Amino acid sequence: MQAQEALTMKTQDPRTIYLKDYRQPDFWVDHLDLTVRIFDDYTELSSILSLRKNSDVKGREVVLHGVDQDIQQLMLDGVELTKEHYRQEGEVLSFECANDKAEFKACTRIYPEKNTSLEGLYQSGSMYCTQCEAEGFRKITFFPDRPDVMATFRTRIEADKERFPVLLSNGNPVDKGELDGGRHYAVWDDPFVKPSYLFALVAGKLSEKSSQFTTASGRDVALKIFVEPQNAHKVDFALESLKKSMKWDEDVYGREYDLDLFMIVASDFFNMGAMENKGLNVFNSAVVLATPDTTTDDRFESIEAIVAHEYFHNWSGNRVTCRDWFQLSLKEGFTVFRDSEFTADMHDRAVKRIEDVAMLRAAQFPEDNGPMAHPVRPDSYIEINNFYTATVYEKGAEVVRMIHTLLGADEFRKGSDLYFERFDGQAVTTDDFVACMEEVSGQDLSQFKRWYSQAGTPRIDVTEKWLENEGEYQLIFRQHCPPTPGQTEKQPFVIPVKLGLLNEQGEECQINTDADYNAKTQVLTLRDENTVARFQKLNSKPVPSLLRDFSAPVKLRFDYSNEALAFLAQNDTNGFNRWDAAQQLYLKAILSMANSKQLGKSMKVPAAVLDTVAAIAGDVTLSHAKRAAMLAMPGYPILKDAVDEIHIESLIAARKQLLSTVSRQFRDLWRSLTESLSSDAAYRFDAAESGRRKLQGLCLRYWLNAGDQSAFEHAAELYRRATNQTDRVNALRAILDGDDQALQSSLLEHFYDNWKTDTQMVEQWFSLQTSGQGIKASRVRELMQHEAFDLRNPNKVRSVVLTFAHNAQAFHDSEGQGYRLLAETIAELNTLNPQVAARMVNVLADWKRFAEPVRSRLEDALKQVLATPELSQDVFEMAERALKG
Ligand code: B3K
Ligand code: ZN
Repeated sequence: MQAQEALTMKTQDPRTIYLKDYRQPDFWVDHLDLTVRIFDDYTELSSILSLRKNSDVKGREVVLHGVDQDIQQLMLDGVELTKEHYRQEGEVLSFECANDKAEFKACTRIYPEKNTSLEGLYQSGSMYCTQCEAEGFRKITFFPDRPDVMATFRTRIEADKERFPVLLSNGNPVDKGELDGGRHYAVWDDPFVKPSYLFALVAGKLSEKSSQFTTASGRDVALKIFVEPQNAHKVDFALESLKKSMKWDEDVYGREYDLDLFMIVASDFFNMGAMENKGLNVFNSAVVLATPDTTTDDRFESIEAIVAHEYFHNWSGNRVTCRDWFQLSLKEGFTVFRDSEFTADMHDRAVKRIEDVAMLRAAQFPEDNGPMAHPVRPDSYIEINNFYTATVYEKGAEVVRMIHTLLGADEFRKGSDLYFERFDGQAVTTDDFVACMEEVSGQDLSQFKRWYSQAGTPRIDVTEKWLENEGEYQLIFRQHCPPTPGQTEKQPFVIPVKLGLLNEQGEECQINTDADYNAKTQVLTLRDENTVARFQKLNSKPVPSLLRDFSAPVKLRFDYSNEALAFLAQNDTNGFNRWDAAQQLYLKAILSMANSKQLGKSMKVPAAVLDTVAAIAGDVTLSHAKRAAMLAMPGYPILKDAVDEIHIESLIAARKQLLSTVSRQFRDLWRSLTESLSSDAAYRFDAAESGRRKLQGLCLRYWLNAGDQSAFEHAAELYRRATNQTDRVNALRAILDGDDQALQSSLLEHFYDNWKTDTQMVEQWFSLQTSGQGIKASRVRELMQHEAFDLRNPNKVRSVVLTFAHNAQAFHDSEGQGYRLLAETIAELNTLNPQVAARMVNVLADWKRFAEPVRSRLEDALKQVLATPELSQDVFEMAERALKG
């Protein structure tokens, strides 16, 4: 079947899949013997499935999935299956099978060189690679492409030796040799059962770098990274990150790697970050290739985290996998929690928590607060690829973190041990995970599980009462969760609220309470809609420090005065809450300034904000990284999420005004900080050095924003002298925010001329421009015509179009030009790469929350998307959900 036909069929029949309909298959597959013969214009597949009747169910129907398969021959136990023996409907091919054990063989052809969806087997530059999660294996061969069918795989790859000297698949290499006509073969055997979504195959002319890791039990594991030859110098950091991850998982979870070989491949064409295929992780080049000269500190950190994340999946995802795709957070939430703890252990725990929470608030809270809201364990979907969301990943990780908080580290470890031991080699559910945690701790988590089934971010309104004569302080908590699509009524959540009380000197008060409060962990657990916590024996009215370390993914509101927030920002003993108090203070200021702007009044920055900025900037007891985090103003996703109706111009004006006041007021401070933070030392990526560079970059931006000519000169000099990418990007960002267009053009030109052969640098060159304040939709269109742009390459699309769409100031500043550009790009990508196209619809999802005229313009853009001919089910589902609101 041709690709076009398949797409059309999918949209005409966008079928909803429900969790409640889950049934085990009638047949399991014990083993798959796969032969893949790569030729120039097509690839030939021959697969042999060892079928075994599932004795727990009655039926006898073998249900296989296959998309875009050119069928040559199908056989069951040596007898050809002709059309009258099987049914084929959409992606499903099915037939009755009378025997309890049977062998099904399929000979098919596929066309990887025409596969622009980057799902299944496809061409990426000069190599071939695969992406099977969630349902890509069906684009390779016929198989029950569902995660609960777990089989051992043996894969033989044949290809031209000159074009594809390296042939890789999962497991261990067991055979290789020469074939006629300049061809060769390799055979791979994976002894661990796995679902089809973990299958991988790579063929190409790749350079290899090896290293080695000895496990705790003394087994030697070979580590290999394969990249296209021009990237051979960019692999060391990923290799080191991998070793750190392997060691950490042994130390913290007692989990060793299980095969003798672990491989990573870098691919330039990749729909997302990376993929945890058993023994053969495939990475987007952008999140694995690194050198100081081409990679920023932030990117180094995310590369380390993603290498760890994919490695950790070997246990949380591969050895124990998901029963069905509704359980996606079982592996993703848990693994994000694991990688986040890893980064916290490797660098600075409080800073990592701040980064995670900032990201949750910017990406997940808005999702929960709009038409895309869905539970961590969704009840239904049309296209599963649309559910790789911040809710499933990041909120899912917060849910696991809350279990960790409620049980404590020791019990949590016992629970995870039990989980891995009991379910090794199985496909299970989030309920199974929670049951292990209940079993080891004796805690009843049935109410807690509402976090998996109820969507929406709970609000907690907290008020206080001070009974002076009794020396009693009361905190009154009221929780409620707003309705979300399909869920109008919500039951109360179990919410761990870590808290402390501070006296006027900023010291912790002794806590005496009969509330459900754990003195050791400082956690008060809320279970009901209303909770009153009484704190006794206090000498004076305390200041509460609430939701420390962001102990639950909620929106907590307490009516702090500006002065109280300034006090907490400077005195709280909890590092996270110092940051959070500063953020709340800035947020309040921007919102009230935006309000003034709308009422036509003048905007004034409150004194408490300026005092706090000065105090933090000069607080040498804080690390550079913390100071940088505390001096950064909340971004647009946070501002938009905080208002009932978005008046985007007022928000932009208010934020600009705040930045400009802070910049001008402390111009000399920013200058002296920028200068004193400069360093000529050789580049090191560690918490101290990256913190220094972060603060330096921020101070430079403020200084430059104050309009000081010497700041431009300093930035240009920093750019010219930079020996690492962080300094270079810090300088460029600052300059691009300013209005010296001649300088901007000359540096951008210089950057491109210097780095045009380096793919990662070109991607950054694009996104530096599209994230700049002054960029116009027309310029984005020009960039889309640039020789380095390629609509088929998701990294290029993201760095040009998506970065622009997330640049609120620029995206909303063009009478809908930006919206039209986005809608047109989605429509064009709809046929080429439905997955990437669908993700872009998210940008338009909050249209209903905007004030006119933006609202109607965004709505028009969405309608324009929905009117696209031959709409893929991916885009259809997203646009339809967004429009319904
Ligand atoms: N499991 C993959 C994501 C696959 C996305 C498919 N649309 C990467 C990860 O989360 O580790
Ligand atoms: Zn993952």
